[in-house]
Amino acid sequence: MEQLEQTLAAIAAADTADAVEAIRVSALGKQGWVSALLKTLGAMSPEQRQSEGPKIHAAREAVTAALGERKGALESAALEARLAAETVDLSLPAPETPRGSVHPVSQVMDELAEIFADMGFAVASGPEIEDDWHNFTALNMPETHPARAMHDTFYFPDKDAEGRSMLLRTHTSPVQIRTMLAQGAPLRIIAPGRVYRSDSDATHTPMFHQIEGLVIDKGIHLGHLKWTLETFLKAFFERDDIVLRLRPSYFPFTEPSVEVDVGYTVINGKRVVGGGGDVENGGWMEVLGSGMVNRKVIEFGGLDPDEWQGFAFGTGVDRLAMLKYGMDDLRAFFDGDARWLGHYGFGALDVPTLSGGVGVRP
Ligand code: 2NL
Repeated sequence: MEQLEQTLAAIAAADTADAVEAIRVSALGKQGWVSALLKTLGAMSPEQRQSEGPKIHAAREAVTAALGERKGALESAALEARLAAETVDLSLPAPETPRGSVHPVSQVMDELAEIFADMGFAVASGPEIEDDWHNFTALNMPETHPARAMHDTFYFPDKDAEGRSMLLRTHTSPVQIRTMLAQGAPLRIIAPGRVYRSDSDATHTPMFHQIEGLVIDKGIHLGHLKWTLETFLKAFFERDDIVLRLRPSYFPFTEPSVEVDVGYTVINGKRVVGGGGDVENGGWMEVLGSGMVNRKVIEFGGLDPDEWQGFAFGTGVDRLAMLKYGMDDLRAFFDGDARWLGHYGFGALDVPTLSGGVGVRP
């Protein structure tokens, strides 16, 4: 078979993958000569087919084998050439890896968890999509309460299987209701997380972060509340001269309700937490809302208020971060601008502790 010899010679001489492929097409392709020979078998007499068949099949196998061999040889030659030409210079400096940082809100949430863990509080969490029973009713907020209005709360168009309105939680209180119902008493928990209100201006974003705390036990009174908040604020602001002012207030979920102010001093035109608010160049700012848990809320949590008492408190994590680390625009917290994070962000290895946070920078 003259064509076979020619083809094998051409394969041996081919010096690129494209050349090998062209030969494959000319021999084994639809219009190739091997394929043409294979087609002639059909028209042959049985004797002829018996003598010609094996030769044609042998030719096809010889071509296929030669093509494969040549292709492999060319590929390894190309690899050898690359290995010879390319070198790695181990003395070059490594390319710079972009370094992330911890967002101040995450940092402050870690600090809060750490501080309260040292007082025996566990961290509780729950859904951000809530029903109006857990978000409002169980907190003793009547159907007519203004916070329930459409323009203050983000409602979903559909109700849940029990016919309850669905909404984005407006505070983390429902987490505490769920934890009371699931775990019973005694209880010492904090519930940090995202909350949502239909509100947007220089000092309000529609999503912000809140932390609430709840203690349920026997014989709990206002003294426990005051000591806990004072200990927390001293640890958080890393100062011993934290002075509190407790004012009577009103929340539907606590009775009595207490608003907590902390004394500040003006240093270089900036308010710095610490010192008595009544001194010259000082004042009071509200940092927490709190109170003794309303009997009705204890009942909604599945407990007997004659047996169990408790206190609760709540505050804004974003505001606490601003106060401690000196940011002045709340909206920048959620812009996702890496330059802002580069300025205010924290290294991932700065571990907050009760004995020493990451330092106050007034
Ligand atoms: C504020 C006030 C507060 C609570 C939150 C609470 C939760 C349960 C029962 C009773 Cl389950 N109370 N939470 C109590 C008082 C105040 O937050 O000004 N937050 C920003």
